[in-house]
Amino acid sequence: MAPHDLRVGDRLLPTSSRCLVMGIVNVTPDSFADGGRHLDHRAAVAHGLRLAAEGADLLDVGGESTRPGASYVEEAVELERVLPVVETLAAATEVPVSIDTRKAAVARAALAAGAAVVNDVSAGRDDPELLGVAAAAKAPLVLMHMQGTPATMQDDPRYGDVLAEVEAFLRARCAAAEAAGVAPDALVVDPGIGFGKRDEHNYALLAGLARLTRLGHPVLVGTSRKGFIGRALGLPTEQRLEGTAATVVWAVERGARIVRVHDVGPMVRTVRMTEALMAGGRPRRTGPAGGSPGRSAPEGVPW
Ligand code: PMM
Repeated sequence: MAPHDLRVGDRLLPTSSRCLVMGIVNVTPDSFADGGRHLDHRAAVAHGLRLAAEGADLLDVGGESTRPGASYVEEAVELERVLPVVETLAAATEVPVSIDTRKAAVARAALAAGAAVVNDVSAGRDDPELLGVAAAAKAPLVLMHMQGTPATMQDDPRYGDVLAEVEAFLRARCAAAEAAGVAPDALVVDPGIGFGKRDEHNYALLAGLARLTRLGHPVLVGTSRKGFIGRALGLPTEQRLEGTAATVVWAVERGARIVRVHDVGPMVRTVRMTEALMAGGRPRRTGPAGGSPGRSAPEGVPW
């Protein structure tokens, strides 16, 4: 079953026909991947605009690190980090801005400041009001699976059948979101790679990703520079580009319709090439959104 498109205002993000690339704009002092280099608002905005120019379909702005062991961030601190960035980015680019938060108040303020999508790694469990906030704004809502909380999730994650449990969790959270008024075609589901999972769980979820597409919603996958790639390759975060690309190829081939990544330019090319292989080299018709995607190369080039 093809997943639905996502409506953002008067535009449609074409998740029924291709995989979108969501660029990560972390505005935190302790984000594991960028070490807080974007704490300065202006730097974060410049980074977001660079990702937009590289072909991002979405820009995901977050002010709370959710890396393993990260501690709780006060609402006022999170608001101070993200709001200026959301507001400036939303005014400066056509690329829809997503707010990565677990707090209803932060989601509400970010939507008022121009954000168009809500990405909640707690799937509306930490602050159930967040579901109503997304519903009222008619904003697409990402529901992610996590076992535990960021502070403790990697202590001792256990599952019987990780794929079945994540699928059941996501189904239940979709039902909770719909009960709160979120339209079914606004939902996105995410297995939460690295969130309360051992490597074996991450691999099992990626192997079984196609099963999650049965939920009928676009599947988002966030593997970018994560620890299991580092452990497979024995490399630090800044050297995980190729490892990330391998996971992106894998995820797209198994039905992912949004990949959340740091390295937008390389991953846009990775996604496009994977889709060309999946289409047997035939030029694809693509939807309206996106930077460079879908532009096919000149035909008939002698090879
Ligand atoms: N990963 C991180 C943060 N937010 N949101 C979703 N939906 N899925 C993810 O996998 C995810 C996320 C942690 O990564 P980062 O600190 O590099 O942003």
